[in-house]
Amino acid sequence: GKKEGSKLTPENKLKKALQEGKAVLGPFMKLSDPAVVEIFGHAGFDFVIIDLEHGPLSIETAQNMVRAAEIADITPIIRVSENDPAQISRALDIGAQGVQIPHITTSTEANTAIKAAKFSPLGERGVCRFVRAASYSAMDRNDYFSSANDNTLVIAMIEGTEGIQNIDEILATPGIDVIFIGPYDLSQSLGLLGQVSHPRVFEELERVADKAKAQGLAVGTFADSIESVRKYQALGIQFISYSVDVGIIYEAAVAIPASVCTRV
Ligand code: 3PY
Ligand code: MG
Repeated sequence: GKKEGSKLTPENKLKKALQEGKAVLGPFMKLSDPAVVEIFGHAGFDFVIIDLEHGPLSIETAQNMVRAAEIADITPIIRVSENDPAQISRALDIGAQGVQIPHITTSTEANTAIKAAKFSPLGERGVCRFVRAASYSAMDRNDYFSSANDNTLVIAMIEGTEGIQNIDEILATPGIDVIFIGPYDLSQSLGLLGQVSHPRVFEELERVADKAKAQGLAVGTFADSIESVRKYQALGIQFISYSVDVGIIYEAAVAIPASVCTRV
């Protein structure tokens, strides 16, 4: 007989936490072993962002990483490589609970992303229920469409001066859950390549964060030190992507030989 699980529609715990005003934390993922996703889940992080923009991951690998996230009770998000409806629907079809779209610069672009992430009446996401997200057709189709629309988290990245200039119209686009400021690309756009802690970068980040919060949107950004996590949280930034799997491993690794005597 049909199993209970195939009828269940998952609730997006991350979306709920954000709506409750909680702070959430998770790394970007570039490594392909689903075990690494499980480790971050067991370590107490809230989400992982499986990165299809930077790094070598494929959509097929991402699907196994999404499975691992479900096992370890950590929310899987996929960052697509560009604002492409085909990529957004593939990310959601394999079971990602959120999509993160880089380099949003206008409300038209924001709207394209939202339309790709939501089924009718909110959008025009490509329809296929023979996918992992719909339990390969075991899920009731109406349950699937409505739970997908309710649960899918849309994270729009603002990472350049054009997006900042158009921030008011972008914020007015219905359907965005999180406005995520990408400090690295923003630093480049401001002529300060890589200087993510530069006061100018921080000033722009704060301005976008304040405007987004005033519109009732959750704000996100990227931090690669605990000090910057604290600084961003003090601005009311709820959604913090804390570093990258490879960077976290490197930092832990480099500290070991550095703290051991070179002579015995
Ligand atoms: C950026 O900083 O540009 C990113 O895309 C990630 O934070
Ligand atoms: Mg970026």
